[in-house]
Amino acid sequence: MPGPTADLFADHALQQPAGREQIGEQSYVLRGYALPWIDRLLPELRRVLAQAPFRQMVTPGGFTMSAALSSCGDLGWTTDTTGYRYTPFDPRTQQPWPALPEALRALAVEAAAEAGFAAFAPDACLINRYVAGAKMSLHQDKNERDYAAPVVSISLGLPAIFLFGSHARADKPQKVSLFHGDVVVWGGVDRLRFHGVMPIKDGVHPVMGPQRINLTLRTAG
Ligand SMILES: O=C(O)CCC(=O)C(=O)O
Repeated sequence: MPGPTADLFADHALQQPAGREQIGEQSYVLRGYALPWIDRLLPELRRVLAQAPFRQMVTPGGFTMSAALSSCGDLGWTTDTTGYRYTPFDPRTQQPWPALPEALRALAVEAAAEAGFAAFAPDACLINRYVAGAKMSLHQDKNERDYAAPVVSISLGLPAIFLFGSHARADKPQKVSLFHGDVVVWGGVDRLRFHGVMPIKDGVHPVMGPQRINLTLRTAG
């Protein structure tokens, strides 16, 4: 039976060449777009997570999310039994969320422009950490104040299958493989499409270790 190393190489063999792949009318996967930024991003990400460590959050329905979450930026997304919302303070410490790292903002603004959304001004970045088996159910990003701005989503570490649905939860979503350094941008007519992540396969990424980290930037306030 192949071990985690064999799986890792199998997944990497599937990685797409750099380029822009359209997955919706106003939605794109920018293959490998974040790779040139990784050396600047990782130390900044470590600083953010030292200040606001990952935590397991509970949904209003009482379920513990399998992905661990943190945030940075003027606003951070949180959930508990009372509902989903953005807050200016980390509920664990009552301190402001860590500032949005400049390299992260610049990468997101450039990626948004590459996908046709000029002047993206993110004020919130949700950070999701997936270990093997963790997933994200189909949902819409609806807690932002207006939907004119796109969502910019950066994948790091283990590969994932991203589910990109339509505007109805029941419609079968398309499955999009995402790899370390890929950036997905969706907005405009696609801004409220359902999306999620299938359970992450066991493995060890050469840079990120046994995890996938996703950084999702939005204009929330
Ligand atoms: O991890 C991902 O690729 C998607 C994350 C997501 O759906 C979200 O943060 O709303």
